[in-house]
Amino acid sequence: MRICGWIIRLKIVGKVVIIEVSGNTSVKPYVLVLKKNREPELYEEAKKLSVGTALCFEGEKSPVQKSKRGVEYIVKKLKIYSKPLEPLPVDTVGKVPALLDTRIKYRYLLVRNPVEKAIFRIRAGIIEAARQYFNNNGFIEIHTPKIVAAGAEGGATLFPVQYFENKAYLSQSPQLYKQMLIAGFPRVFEITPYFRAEKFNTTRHLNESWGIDAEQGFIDSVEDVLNTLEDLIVYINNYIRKNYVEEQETLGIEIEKLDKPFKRLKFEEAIDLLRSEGLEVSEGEDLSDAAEKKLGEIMEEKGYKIYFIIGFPWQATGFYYMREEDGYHTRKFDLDYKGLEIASGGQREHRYDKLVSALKDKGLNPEDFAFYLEAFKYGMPPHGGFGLGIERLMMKMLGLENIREAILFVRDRTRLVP
Ligand code: AMO
Repeated sequence: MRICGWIIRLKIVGKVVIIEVSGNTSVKPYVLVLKKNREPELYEEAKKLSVGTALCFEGEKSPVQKSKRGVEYIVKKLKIYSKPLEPLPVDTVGKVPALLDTRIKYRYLLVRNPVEKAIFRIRAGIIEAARQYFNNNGFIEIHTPKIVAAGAEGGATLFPVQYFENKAYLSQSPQLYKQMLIAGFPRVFEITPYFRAEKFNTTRHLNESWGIDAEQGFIDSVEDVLNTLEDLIVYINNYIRKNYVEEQETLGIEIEKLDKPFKRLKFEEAIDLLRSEGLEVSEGEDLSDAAEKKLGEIMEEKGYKIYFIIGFPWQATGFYYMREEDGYHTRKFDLDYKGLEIASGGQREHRYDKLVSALKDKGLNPEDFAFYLEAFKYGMPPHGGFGLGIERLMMKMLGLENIREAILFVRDRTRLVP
């Protein structure tokens, strides 16, 4: 067996060299034990190496395992691929905690350390679990354009780009395209970046974030969509709890089990709960960050860690959500996890005439959306879906305080490199 990686620690203890190698198949380092009297040549070579060296080794697990930090190996072959030009700017063993700024700047080096590696191995696991869930449930994976002519999530957060002689934007969400495809695929999903020109620096917003988006047709009510999202979250939760045990140990956490059904809280009920706690909230607007947080505390006291808020008022939603007969409520929902919105979704307006009116009602020009509206003319079934923020989910699942801990390379108000 050949294992490759980087030296994160090297100790010479008398006639033994102990090298910890950070690799790909485990969150913990491989511990190479080289003894002067057992493998004299390798011992001499290893003694001269330093932290940061890229190497591969062949060997076998040692019959005696003394290290708590990782599995010990007896080395038969060692091949050095690259040596560091300078001492490393950060501690890759993870003993000295780095400031968030440093973690972001040197993420590519710090993924050698078990904590950072654990976070991003779990991130990959979440994506893997989501794909499995969708594949098992008849969803087809799609890729929609990221350079677009119209946004679906409001003009304020669009990033403009020059597209030859036309003005275009970076895609805020696959919303319009995933809906259009319901004219030909009954169920679709996409794992996709969202580009949003959020102007404020918060611990919960990125300018390039990632979402797990789904859309399903032939639904009888929004409840079908709630069920899909609930099932997906439970699937991911079980998958990570079961397959990422070492990662959780490394992070010093045990991910809590989430059980179905998630509580469904009506928007008005949420408002009442907040008011009963003395918070001033308006009925026709989306919940503020402070309100979301407060609601999280109230709900946690009642024993609900994760809950849907259903029936948002039309004034607080995008144009594409289906409106109830009363003209006031919609079939839009949020999914909040411990006081943080991690997903939004709902049933859509699939009736052409009503969709055109909805656009006008929101002050948008139907002509700008002609390409989208076309798709509603040829047998568009009732449908709905959601967008789940991957970094937001990770924050709550892993107890991360800042969303920047959940993405490898950060795009925020001030960061465009690395
Ligand atoms: P929404 O705008 O609520 O809904 O986005 C869906 C989810 O994506 C995450 N998210 C973000 N995460 C980090 N930084 C950001 N700037 C950011 N923006 C969004 C959140 C959020 O809940 N088209 C609809 C979804 C749908 O109805 O299918 C939409 O985009 O977790």
